[in-house]
Amino acid sequence: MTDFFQGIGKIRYEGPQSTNMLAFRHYDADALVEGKAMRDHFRFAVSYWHSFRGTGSDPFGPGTMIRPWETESDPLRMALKRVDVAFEFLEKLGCDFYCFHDRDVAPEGATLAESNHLLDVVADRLEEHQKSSGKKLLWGTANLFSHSRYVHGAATSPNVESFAFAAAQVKKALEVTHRLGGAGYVFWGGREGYQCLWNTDMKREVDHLAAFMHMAVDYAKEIGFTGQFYFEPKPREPMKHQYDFDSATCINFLRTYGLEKHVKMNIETNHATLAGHEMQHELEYSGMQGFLGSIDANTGDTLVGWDTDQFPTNIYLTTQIMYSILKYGGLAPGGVNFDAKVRRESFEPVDLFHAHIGGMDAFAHGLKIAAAMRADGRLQKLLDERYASWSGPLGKRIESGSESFTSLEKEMLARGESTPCSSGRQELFENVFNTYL
Ligand code: XUL
Ligand code: CO
Repeated sequence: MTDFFQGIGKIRYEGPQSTNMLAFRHYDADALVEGKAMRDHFRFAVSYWHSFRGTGSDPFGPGTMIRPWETESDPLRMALKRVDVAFEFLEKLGCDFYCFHDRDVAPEGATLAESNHLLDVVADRLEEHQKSSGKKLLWGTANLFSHSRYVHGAATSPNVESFAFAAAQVKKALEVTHRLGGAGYVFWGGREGYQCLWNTDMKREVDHLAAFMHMAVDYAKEIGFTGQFYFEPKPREPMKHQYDFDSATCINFLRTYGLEKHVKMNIETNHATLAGHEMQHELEYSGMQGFLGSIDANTGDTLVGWDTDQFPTNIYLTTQIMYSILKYGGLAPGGVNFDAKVRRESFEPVDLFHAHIGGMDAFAHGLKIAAAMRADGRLQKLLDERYASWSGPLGKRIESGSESFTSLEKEMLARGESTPCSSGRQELFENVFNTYL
């Protein structure tokens, strides 16, 4: 194997007592939780864009990352070398999947044909590495937001040729994702949204977005790609308003335009925060509607107002996430993609390991706690008790649809008043939750 990450060996599980910071304390890939190996609960993925293309730049300054392997001046040669780096990282980390945008892995050429060719060349290298390492592609996607042709959006651009170019780009990205055995394909809005409603025909733009997604679904069928499509909610940034605002908005869009059979949600924690929701809300909303697909694992900072995409380390958060995921039967064919970047101040290659080890361990710890909560059932019992009246004869009749306003009026006229409500016991619920941590 190559040795770009010198001095770092294979990251192993050493258990909660280990003081080795380049080891897992909780993530034990083959250990069973609720009868399923941890690796299959999570299907952890490294995001190519942050970890191998992220420079550390922010609105106030340029990149800071020290990446000793970034030595080639020819963009294609550099792209190929980076694939070697990425697979060494996956191998050493013991992470089974990765995710990419077309333009992260391969450079953009002067024409569409040239870009397609460059992507094919890099895909050859990705395929070779996948074959020899057994690593897999969780999902692919296309970058429809960086180039100036997408300045007003891609599928929602007022410029029809931006739409057409984006269609061609997604066609190619789907072909490559299919060829690499990708388990899914993600649509994230990019610049699909608006800054000002006076210069925006919202209805026309949203119609175009739906037409675009239908073309993608049709083309997937044509080439035999059976991976899961995902829509990734985000309320704002870069646009003031993004059409994929949150799970409820996305699900409404999918149902309105007849896409609900083909597309599920890819939910990102930091995007939930920006939408004014908790991640748990987004998971529960999607889960209860049958749209929970995959997650982008990261976290924001409530004191910094933008999408900081930090690695998750908060056990409270990961426990909530895993509790919802277990409740809705798991994520596969989706997974847990670290759409997260090391801080601008954490610029050495080893920081990539600390970041991913911490994230994987936080999730594994959360999974163990969530499973313990489910096994013991105390919280569920409290919840059932809160709704106990609905399990009585009246509740059952209402839930089965055999009551009406008229019959309920009759019932309440006879009773005169409803029985008093019982306490919500929020503090008790929260205290019970804390007993598992
Ligand atoms: C942007 C974001 C994207 C998507 C994939 O905020 O989350 O990286 O995950 O396009
Ligand atoms: Co994301």
